[in-house]
Amino acid sequence: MRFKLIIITFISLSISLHTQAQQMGKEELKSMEKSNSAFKGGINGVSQPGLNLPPEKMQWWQNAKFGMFIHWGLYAIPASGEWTMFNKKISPEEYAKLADQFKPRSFNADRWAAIAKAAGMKYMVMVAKHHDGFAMWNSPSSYHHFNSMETAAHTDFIAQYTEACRKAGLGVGIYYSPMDWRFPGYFDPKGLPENAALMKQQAYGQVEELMKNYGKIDILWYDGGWLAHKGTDADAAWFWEPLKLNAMVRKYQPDIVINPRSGMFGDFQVNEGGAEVKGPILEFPWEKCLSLNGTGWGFTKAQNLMSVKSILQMLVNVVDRGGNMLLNVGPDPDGIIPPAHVALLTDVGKWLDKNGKSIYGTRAGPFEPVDSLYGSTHKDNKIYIHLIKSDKATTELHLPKYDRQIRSCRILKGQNLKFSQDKNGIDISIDSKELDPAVTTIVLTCAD
Ligand code: H79
Repeated sequence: MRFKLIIITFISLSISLHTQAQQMGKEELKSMEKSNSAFKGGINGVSQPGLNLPPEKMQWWQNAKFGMFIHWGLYAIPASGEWTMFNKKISPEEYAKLADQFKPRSFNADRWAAIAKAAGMKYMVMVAKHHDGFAMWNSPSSYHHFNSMETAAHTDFIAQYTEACRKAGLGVGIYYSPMDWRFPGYFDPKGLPENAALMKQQAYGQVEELMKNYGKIDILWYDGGWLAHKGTDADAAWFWEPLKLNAMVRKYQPDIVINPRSGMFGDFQVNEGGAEVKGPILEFPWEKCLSLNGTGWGFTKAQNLMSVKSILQMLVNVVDRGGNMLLNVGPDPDGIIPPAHVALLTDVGKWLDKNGKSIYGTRAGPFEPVDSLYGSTHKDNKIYIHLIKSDKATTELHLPKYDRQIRSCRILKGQNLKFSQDKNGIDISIDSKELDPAVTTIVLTCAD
């Protein structure tokens, strides 16, 4: 009964936060923002009643927990990251020559989907267009026909990708950056309004194509809603008019989950980059996105891969604080996800095969996480503790006072553990031989 109450409290908390977010939520969210610097500048955005999803339509996404991000485009050829055009000051004419060379020999979206599934991922988000402007689909709105249909590849990659996701039972996500370095107006929207208007026209046309022509899309992941690389996405709302843009999106895709980077308040919040996740449970939907290759999102020659352990610790640190994790891979110019990345993902999938019950469909808590040591999730009458083995990890784990009686305690899919519970909390003894090298899951069963 108690447990149900806790769950109800959770749900109603998130409902009230969500409802406030839709109507007037900026003040509440500002204080949350202060409590978590990772969201600095992220929790804002214009809003309008009815444009964000109600909590019940976010449940599938919050249950899914783990997705694959794919950065793949012309920038795979120079292999120095998706910012190459800008960083190396390559002119649009020069950069466009890459489109003549982009003829992937091994693109196979089913293979990507199979890799994601084997890793335990439940959805994918593929970059349809990054800041360089190249569209990975048949895009009539593309400025100067800069798309994969009308250049050497002659392929609609988004068509194949969306079909492959659906066939594999994965959520279908599309990343779209409305900004475009090819337009001088991007860098000076007030000084060059006509040129900037062409960029905006392209963005509206392309978002419509993506929402209209590829069946049901589950996630729209905007990026680069800022202008001239300055300020926040919300600061640029005067230019992009994201309420208008997303009203159009909702016309085609009423249930699509939209991130906050169009400048409109998001259905979830975004925390980007590989920094360790710390702090309390957050009561709103959020997502950590990061690349498993530390040197970039797009394919790069230089590789600085995360370890299986760091990926899994990141995953539980996120999930135990109420978030999802979107882990990026960058396929090579031929469309192949590098074998070393696949090997890592396969190992992540093996851990999830064994420990997935503590991740999918759960909600964070009831215990607040202890940074770099443990966190918890719950579902039905089970509480899952993710013990992160680190220097601080101990074979004696102490959990705070808990009102419900714990009936049993064991390692998930492993042996029973000795434990005691009193008014000071719960003490659990773990044989260090039982510890998983990355994350050990302990399951507590509560009395009914
Ligand atoms: O698509 C990935 C990034 O390219 C994109 N978001 C993820 C998902 C992104 N766009 N802008 N930013 C991230 C923030 C910009 C960071 C910058 Fe830099 C730091 C721009 C200039 C300095 C990183 C380093 C990029 C270029 C140099």
